Amino acid sequence: MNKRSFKLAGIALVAASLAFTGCGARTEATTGASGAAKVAKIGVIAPLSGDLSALGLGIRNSVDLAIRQANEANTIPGWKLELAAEDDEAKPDTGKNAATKLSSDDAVVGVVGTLNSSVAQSVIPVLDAAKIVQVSPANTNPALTKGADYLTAPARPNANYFRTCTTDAVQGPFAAQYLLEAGVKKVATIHDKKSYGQGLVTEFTKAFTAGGGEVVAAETINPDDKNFSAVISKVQGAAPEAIYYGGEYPQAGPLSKQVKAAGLKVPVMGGDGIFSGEFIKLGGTDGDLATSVGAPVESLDSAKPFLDGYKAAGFAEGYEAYGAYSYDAANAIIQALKTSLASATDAKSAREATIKAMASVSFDGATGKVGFDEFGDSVSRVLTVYEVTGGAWAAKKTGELK
Ligand code: ABU
Repeated sequence: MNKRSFKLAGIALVAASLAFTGCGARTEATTGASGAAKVAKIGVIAPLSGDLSALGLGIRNSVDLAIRQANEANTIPGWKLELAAEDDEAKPDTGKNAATKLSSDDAVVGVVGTLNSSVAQSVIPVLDAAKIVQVSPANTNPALTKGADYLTAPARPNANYFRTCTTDAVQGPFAAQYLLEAGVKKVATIHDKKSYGQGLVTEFTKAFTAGGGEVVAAETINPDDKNFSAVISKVQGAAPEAIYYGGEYPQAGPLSKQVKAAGLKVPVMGGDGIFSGEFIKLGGTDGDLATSVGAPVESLDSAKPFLDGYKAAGFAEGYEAYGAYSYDAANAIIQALKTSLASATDAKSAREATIKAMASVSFDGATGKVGFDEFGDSVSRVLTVYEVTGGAWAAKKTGELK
């Protein structure tokens, strides 16, 4: 089958699926005197436009898929689920407005998002005040679930907030361990001053130095910088064997390109925020490294329904780093809704019960076991190191932090 006919077949499948979903909503999920299924909405707050939209659109599409499949299977009898996606543009203020908008929609019972930890800091309190459960597939800053003193005195700031990904308290040390095992002893760190980038570098630095490594330069950039000549010349003077970057691919790709152009032939390594094909398009080169949450999704039998469903749905954008985690996040909310909506007369009245039900959610998801600890953190702590090899990301090591 050529590419065009494959795409047409995909569109036909989606059309058939949607037609079936529509029928299901009328004939199987019909309840109440009016004869219509009640509507509950699952929101998405993610960057749907701008530099990080590749990741954000993968999140939105994956939640959309989980909702379509739940409607098709009539998972919550009497209820039809709908997607309510809002663009946060990767900006805290825009995210806050999106959260306010979703909170004022009485049909919204849960939200998947955000991508950025910095945006989550603005979104979580708004959704918490409205008693709306939030599940992030991507926020890795440890403070979101355990507070600022997450190591010495962990305290959960918001009972409505959960995540399906692991945190930078695991990701930073996992990267440090990988570099130390590879014989790298001197590293320069650079971060973008945002919650995620700064937190990740802090966690990396603690583990790298504790393991006998030396941070020979510690620099920062501004979040929207594209020219890194000043910081590169400072780093170059310290003769690092690798650069560890805390931030996302829109800066990391050009940074890698400019590092090599300056004659510094060392790998740039980052976290899940750079794990995207976009990093390579923007200048990431062979030998560069990234950690990302979970095992490579294509290698998991558990992810087959997600992968097959995503392909059949014919989404224009890839699922990217957080697709499977977003699918699991949406399905975690749907599992909780099975309990909270069972006796609810309207969606809004089920909000608080959904938060309560989320604590007991446990199922085998696309990424593996999905469930949450007492802080709302994922029970899964698996990570993978990827290396750019022949112009594409290749998995090098998957496991849990030892
Ligand atoms: N976890 C990587 C990118 C998202 C964040 O800010 O946490």
